[in-house]
Amino acid sequence: MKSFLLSCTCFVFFCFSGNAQSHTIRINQLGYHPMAIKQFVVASPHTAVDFKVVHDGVPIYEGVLGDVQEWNLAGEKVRLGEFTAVEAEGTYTIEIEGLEASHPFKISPRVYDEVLPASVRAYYYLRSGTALKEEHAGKWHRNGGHSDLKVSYHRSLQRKGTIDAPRGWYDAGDYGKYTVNGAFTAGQLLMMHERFPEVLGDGSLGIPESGNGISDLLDEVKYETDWLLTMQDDDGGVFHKLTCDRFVGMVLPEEAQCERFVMAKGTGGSLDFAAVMAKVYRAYHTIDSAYAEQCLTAAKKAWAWAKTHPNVAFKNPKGVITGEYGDTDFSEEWFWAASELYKATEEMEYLEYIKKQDITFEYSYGDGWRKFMKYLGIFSLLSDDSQIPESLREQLKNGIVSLADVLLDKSKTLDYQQAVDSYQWGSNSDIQNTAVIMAEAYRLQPKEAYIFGVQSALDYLLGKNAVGYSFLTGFGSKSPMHIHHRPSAGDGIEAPVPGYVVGGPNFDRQDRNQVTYPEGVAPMQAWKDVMPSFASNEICINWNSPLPFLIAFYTSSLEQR
Ligand code: 9MR
Repeated sequence: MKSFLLSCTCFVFFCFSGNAQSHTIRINQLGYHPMAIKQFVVASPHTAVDFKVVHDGVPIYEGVLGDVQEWNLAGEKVRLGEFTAVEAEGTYTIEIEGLEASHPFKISPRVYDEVLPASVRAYYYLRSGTALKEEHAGKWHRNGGHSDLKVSYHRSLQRKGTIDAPRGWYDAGDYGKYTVNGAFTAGQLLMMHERFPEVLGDGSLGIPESGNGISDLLDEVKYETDWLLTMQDDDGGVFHKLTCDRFVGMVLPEEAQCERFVMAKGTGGSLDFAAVMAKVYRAYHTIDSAYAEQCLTAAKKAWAWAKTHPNVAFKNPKGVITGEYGDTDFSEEWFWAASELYKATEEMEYLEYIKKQDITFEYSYGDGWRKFMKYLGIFSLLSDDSQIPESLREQLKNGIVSLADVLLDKSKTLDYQQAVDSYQWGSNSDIQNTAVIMAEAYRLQPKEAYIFGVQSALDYLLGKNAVGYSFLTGFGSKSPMHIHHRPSAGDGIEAPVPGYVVGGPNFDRQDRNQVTYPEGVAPMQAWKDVMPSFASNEICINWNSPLPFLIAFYTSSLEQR
């Protein structure tokens, strides 16, 4: 009789489970800082309402789940549970009668210690034009590919000659190098360095430059900015990308053979370049003044080029289908470049430009690489040492704080307590970038709720989400194994390269020709751990770049309260 009842329970559970691939108790699979607000979600709940927090087989805390809620974005009925009162360090599970126990998780102040460096080491694994040695890359060591020396101009440019454009990171699961996204990503990582210069210091990443006396974060970013510098033409304009015409098969860099070209210059890429080079100048002027000056000169030249070419939108030439990173409205890029150039030089031209702008504060979902850079500019202007008029500082500060409040309010009513109501390509970067706004708002107005807004985003990324996976490769009990990433697919190693945030749920499902999504899938469940899913399970440099900043912010502000 007992076993009959048991099988009935299982039958009922599976029938009502929203997503067969997911675990029912959704929790941050790494765990929680002792001072965290500790919540979990039970999806497809049955009648049980009591839960236990169990340590070494012994229940140490008992609680009652909240009422059933119906979540439409997640496509689930859920109950929430909370055990914030449990603060003792240790490894725990959540247990609910009739359900499989949760994944084990830790309570510890060190819970993010490994994730933070891993999220930046991930860039090392994307280095183009160099072999990754075993001493740095472990089992993911590999030969180099794509030296990118003597690269021809694309036939669409009708220009003879070649350029040398070595170094730089591969953009994503593909082997292209794109100026817009490279500059944006390096900019976001440099912001991390500006806010937390002590974190990720020399030797923290175990990369070839470790031990040179310079922050490993800066060393890694320089691998990208060295490449970006090579993409500037003599007239100051910056070539938009270096890719093949088409994508190659899912193979390692050394096997990925197709001719690579440098493609046209554009206003957007040139302004992003100007912005990030001005940022590099600031990061490097006390470390390597010659490099810093080279970057600032390059930034000014790119700005000057954009002024004489204010509307050059890049479009993939005929026959080219690699990423476009296209844009036609460059207002965000102008703002970012002007802000960084002003911060670097304090020259009035840039401030005058900024003062003339009608600055609006809203969050646009999707395509952060063209919609979020204005905020990077605002954050730079709002740094304590910026020389900006008090009225501008007040305007920017009030704008960021009210936007953070709007996002925080949104997150209180939206599924999985996220400030995201539109799940698009790279939704995991929207989860993070909305949290970046809250983190910066905290600096301006230290309201505790912002810290927990950031935590909520981290919890989501690490497993408290509608598919029950940690979205970070190599971290958590259940994380993506089949990412759309050529080295991971082609290296014959079961585990993917670690430290990557996958794109995440994408309701547009641009890959639905090759990936089967369940009929009527909900937006937050439109994700599949299958290699062909380029629209939900790819990795990309700009989806990792908010993560180290968020972790550094979260752990330091929680502890300094
Ligand atoms: O992240 C980009 C996303 O915002 C766009 O909607 C999408 C289609 O243009 O492209 C994404 O970027 C891809 C780039 O074009 C090529 N390398 C892989 C990137 C991640 O999928």
